[in-house]
Amino acid sequence: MLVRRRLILAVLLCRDEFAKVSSAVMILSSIFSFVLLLAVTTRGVTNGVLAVGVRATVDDEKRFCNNPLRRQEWRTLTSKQKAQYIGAVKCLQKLPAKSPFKSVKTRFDDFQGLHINLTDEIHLVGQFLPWHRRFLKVYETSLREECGYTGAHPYWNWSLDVDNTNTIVHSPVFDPATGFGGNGINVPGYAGPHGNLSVIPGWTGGGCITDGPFANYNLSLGPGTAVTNHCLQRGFNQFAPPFLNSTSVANTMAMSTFETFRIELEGTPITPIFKIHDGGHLAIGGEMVDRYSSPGDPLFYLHHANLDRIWWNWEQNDLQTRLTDISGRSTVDPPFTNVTLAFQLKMSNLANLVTIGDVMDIRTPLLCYNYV
Ligand SMILES: [Cu+2]
Repeated sequence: MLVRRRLILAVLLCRDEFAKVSSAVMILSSIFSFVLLLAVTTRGVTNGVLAVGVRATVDDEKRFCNNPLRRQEWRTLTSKQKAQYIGAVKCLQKLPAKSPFKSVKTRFDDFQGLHINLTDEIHLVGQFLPWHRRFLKVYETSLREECGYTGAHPYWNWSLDVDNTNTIVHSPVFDPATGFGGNGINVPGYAGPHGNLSVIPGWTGGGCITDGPFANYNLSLGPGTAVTNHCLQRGFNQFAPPFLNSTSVANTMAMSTFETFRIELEGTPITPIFKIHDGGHLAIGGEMVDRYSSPGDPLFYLHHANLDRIWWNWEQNDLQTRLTDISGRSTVDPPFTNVTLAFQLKMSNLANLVTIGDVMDIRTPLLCYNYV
């Protein structure tokens, strides 16, 4: 079927300083009802081959990167790859801070500090998923460019642990030798990092972690917005794992609009019960169940990579519609508007400003990764 196409050619300077892509050609001008004869380089196109005489689809008009990083599930990495990733995180924990946030000491703190600073505007709102996608990409880039990590950011698919056992305790991510260490030491009466989560049953641990590569690591930020020197704490919650099983993921994937999807994914307090996002935070407890300072636990990034993967999987189920499907309030408190693709994702001085529209498609040069 012949369809009128709008094609614009323009050269854009790539706005991501970390991407090291000096320029990219984007289709931006108008050419009507014609046979495509432009010699356009289309490496990376995944939704059909653009060739002479073939009509371009909306997806074809996008520009994709050449060598996307292949983000893998943690347990599929070799021991060597796992060690390299953890080594890079420890490197970030030693490099001096660059951000303007109070009491940050290291590059690792910069990311936690940014999250603490923005917590009230990046959760329970329309930018929740786009902001965390961008945040994770900037973190991945720092691991690679500042700490010599050569891989892609890994993700933790907790459903693989929970489906058969209803627990996360045996997950390879907690392995003391090849993972991030396990639960915190037992603290009688533990009820979350602020002691205010006693209505939730099933707490264990709660104190400092005692094994693995981060056992002696001292955090400078948190809990909450406080600035204290403290160990990395975990308090596994036995009530949370069922929220992370394949059925919960399938329920999320079944949502037909971004509005229903983002709410079903994020969970309380915009849903009455826990969902896959807050369920993952709750399952680990300690720093992770602190909505401000949770990026103090390196597992934060593996959890959010999995959520980002689920969002991408959801987008892929109807790319034509979902690459531009965005909604949700701009702020938690009124007056708020609904976010649009033009909404800017703040990164302080960690990275430059991009919009939600810039991060809707993980195949572009700005993001340039996929999930395997
Ligand atoms: Cu967050």
